[in-house]
Amino acid sequence: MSNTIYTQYNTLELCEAVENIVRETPITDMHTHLYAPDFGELLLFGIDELLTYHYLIAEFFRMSETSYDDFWALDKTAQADAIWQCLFIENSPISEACRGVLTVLDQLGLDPTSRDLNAYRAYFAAQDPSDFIDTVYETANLASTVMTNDPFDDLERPIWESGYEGDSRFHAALRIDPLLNDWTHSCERLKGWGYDVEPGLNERTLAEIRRFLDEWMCRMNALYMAVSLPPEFAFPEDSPRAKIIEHCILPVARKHNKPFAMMIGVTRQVNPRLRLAGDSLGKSSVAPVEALCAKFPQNKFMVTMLTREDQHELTVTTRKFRNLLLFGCWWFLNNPSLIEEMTRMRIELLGPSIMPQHSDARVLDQVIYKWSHSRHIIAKVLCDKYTDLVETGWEVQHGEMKRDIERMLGGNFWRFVDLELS
Ligand code: HDL
Ligand code: ZN
Repeated sequence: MSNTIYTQYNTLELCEAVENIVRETPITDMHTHLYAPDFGELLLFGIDELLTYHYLIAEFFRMSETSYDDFWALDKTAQADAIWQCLFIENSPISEACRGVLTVLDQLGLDPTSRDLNAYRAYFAAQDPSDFIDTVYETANLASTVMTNDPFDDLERPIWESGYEGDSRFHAALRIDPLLNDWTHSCERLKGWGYDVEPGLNERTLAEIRRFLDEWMCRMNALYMAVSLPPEFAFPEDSPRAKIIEHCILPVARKHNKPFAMMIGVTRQVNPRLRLAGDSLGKSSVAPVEALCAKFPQNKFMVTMLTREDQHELTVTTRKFRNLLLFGCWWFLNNPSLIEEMTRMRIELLGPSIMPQHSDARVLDQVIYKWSHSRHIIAKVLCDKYTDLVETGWEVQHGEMKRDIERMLGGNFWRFVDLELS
């Protein structure tokens, strides 16, 4: 395979090479909800966590007559039993989230045909969390993942404050939704932590918010700051959110030369009775992304948007700004049909300068299916794109494809994190 040349006359060999490279390239998973073992109960893994993933809970309530209250009164094992019976036995598990559970079982060497939940439970119960992380990373071929780390989370904050020293398999991202989306309540919490802040966002308060952000960026050695934003997100805007972004988030991001990640289009808790499964989406505007990238050329922005309808405009906007990194097929877009459509469009408009995917995994084992399924689709799209390329007469070297694919599966993210904007 050394440095084979691919032309229009050996495209079958080209596509086989693309599939091998995509499969064999270790991935940096740039947005997850996973945790290192030191975070204790926050690290989720195993069949009961897989089955009670909020994606499956939403699907369960559509096909079961169980009442919300009756379901939530069950313990996790009983919830998993109910979901398994409803979505896998009484109905075929053809949704992406259900299929994913079976991909995990299959790739961990368990037998999906047995349909024996207790046998699966026994396997996971026998796993040591830290060793199992290595097993899962090896199965999914992950180099590392980026966590979502929230200093406003009362379970997580004490772990950082007690001197958590890190785990090379997990990087940190400073998530600050409460600060930007609920300033009134967050102001009280910062005050309780000793920051001299008041609701009115005067200069002293803005300085203290910068101190808070700076301290957590250092404590976490965070690769980026991140926030999820509603469809109505606007910038510029006369609002606490816009003021904190301009006068706190962006200056601290510049000081650390780290990106600010905006995840736009989520409408929280449209059905609170679904709890974590109760969030939805809305068509958003790309205008604030354009305004921020244009006004702050010294800042780096990572953006993903939640509706299919926003993808083309966001992709074109990404063409306009070198300080903007487009990433992932987020949440309700993380399905084969949409991953393929988005990846084709993005490569046609942006070439190999994108980060096509992140897993968003909440349960450790999910990275196995989320990446197995996405690798298959990314390889399929790249096979077509490199075939289109060689049909122009251009020759592609194996090493050049490997270079491109390594960038799209991690290198572009790391380059952007370290990028110095002149
Ligand atoms: O806000 C986010 O980061 C989202 O990814 C939510 O956590 C969502 O619940 C999720 O897990 N999506 O996959
Ligand atoms: Zn997420």
